[in-house]
Amino acid sequence: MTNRDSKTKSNTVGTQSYDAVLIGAGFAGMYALLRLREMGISVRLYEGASGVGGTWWWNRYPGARVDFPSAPYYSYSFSQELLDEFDWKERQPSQAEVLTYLDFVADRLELRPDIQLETWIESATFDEKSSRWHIETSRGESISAQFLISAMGTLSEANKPAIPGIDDFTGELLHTGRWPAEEVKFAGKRVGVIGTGSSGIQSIPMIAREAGHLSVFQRTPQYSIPAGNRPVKPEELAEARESFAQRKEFMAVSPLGMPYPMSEKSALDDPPEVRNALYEELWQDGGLHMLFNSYNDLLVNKEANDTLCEFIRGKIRSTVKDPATVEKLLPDYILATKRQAIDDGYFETYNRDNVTLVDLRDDPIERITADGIITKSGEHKLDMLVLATGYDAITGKLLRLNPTGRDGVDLASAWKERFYTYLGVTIPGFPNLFMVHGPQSPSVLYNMPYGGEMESDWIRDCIAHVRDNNLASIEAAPGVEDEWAEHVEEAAKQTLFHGTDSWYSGANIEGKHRQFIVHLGGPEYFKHLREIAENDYQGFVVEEANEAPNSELSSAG
Ligand code: NA7
Repeated sequence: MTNRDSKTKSNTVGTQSYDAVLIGAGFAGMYALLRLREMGISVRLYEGASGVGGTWWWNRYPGARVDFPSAPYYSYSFSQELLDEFDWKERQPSQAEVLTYLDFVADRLELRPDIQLETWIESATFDEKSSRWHIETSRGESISAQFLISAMGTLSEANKPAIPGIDDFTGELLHTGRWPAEEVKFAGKRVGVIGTGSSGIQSIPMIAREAGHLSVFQRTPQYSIPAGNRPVKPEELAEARESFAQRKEFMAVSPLGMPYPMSEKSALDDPPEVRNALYEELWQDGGLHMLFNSYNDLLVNKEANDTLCEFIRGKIRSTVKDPATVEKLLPDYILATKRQAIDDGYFETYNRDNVTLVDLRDDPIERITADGIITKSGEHKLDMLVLATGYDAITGKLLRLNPTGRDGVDLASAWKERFYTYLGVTIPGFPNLFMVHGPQSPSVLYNMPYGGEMESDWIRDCIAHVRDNNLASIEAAPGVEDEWAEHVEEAAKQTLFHGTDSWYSGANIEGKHRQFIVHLGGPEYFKHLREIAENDYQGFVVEEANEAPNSELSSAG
């Protein structure tokens, strides 16, 4: 376990100066803080919330749980001690349990002295003369740092839809991604939920149990799989602790960084009765691994995908009693090309007397009023409205910060036509700026804590390279972004993801570029990252520390 050896510099008067500034105290930011601190450089992490946890701080909505992969593998993988000392309680840990874990980690690794809470980074500008970032915070602080690292999260910029009248609502208005820390009471109330993605599907059964009446406003029906949540058995935890090293080796070669073996068989190799028996067994066990432990081609072959779609539609038909409601709930997109949801009694909820499903495809919202929602067919009076409407995913928070890079070009201008990066970790024109889980990295389609560790390690090594070689800055060379974009696109084209509108491709936000921004290479991606570093940071250019300002950039690789 590490000792705290940070050399944080902080002036209370004027500009504070650090070697590195990190934004965001979730899984990735806390890990990056640990690694940067170990280098002996001065580093400070800023977090807008009043506690650590990132996504797990904000997403306190009822039913919020880990979906992928579950305990004890949705956790840090770098430390046997952390695994040994934290007793995971549930297979799909609740938001509260994950937050307890992250609080435990922050204490155990003594991270808190270098984390400043309740502080939003409001602006970040690269100063070409000093090759440093100038940063302003919501507390009026002025900070100078050589390196700026975003660990702001992929699902952190909540999407409040532009539905006419949304600001007229006078009841309680909540967003699942900005849930209050205080208890929210639904008892006896007329509650509306807009959205049936993962957050809606997790919260709807919980809200229905308490509310007087629940109206669900659904735009796209989903294929949800039972979570199969249950307590983690002591022997499972013991086994995970004993097999820690082997399990890590296994995760390193798994396409999604998962601890489970992937099937090597096509869904079309089995006759329907054998296939359905396997689906039934995995359905009863529950969990997202149904998609990967069953067959190897569900995400690449439409015919194979259809077999599981039909199986789940069958489950919906046999679970939901009212035939008209069944029709509204039957999904018809390509399974798993939207974020695959897992649930605890979601479809059963529609058998309750106090739940109404409004199908927005037939009965669209016309406007929201002071006390309800008017759809084409009539009015739904509400005391409370829950927006489970998702996020401006992956790029939203970066664009809200809108850092200004070289030549005074800000990120919004740079990304005006399309999102581009180099390796998903850096952006040409933005020297010494790094992103963990940035666009065009594996981020949300990989084991995120594990992927975040590997990306942070790479960033640490790159920073060490700059410092060891007495460089002022490093940045992606102009033009490398095109090659990287092709690489990302090529990987996506091998799959079925292109066939569906989703937040993976920006379709959920009006005006957002329609571009698939997740790298689907998994282990290949991380191998590529390592090779770039081993190859003297191929594709990057550097500036010597003693060069005159604005001098010609020299090639790093
Ligand atoms: P998602 O997956 O983006 O789901 C958002 C839901 O809200 C989805 O059903 C949307 O329908 C719906 N939506 C969005 N805007 C509207 C409007 N204007 N009108 C009606 N319905 C709308 O977000 P989640 O929070 O559920 O999940 C995100 C991640 O968080 C997930 O991966 C988990 O890990 C946790 P659509 O499908 O676009 O038709």
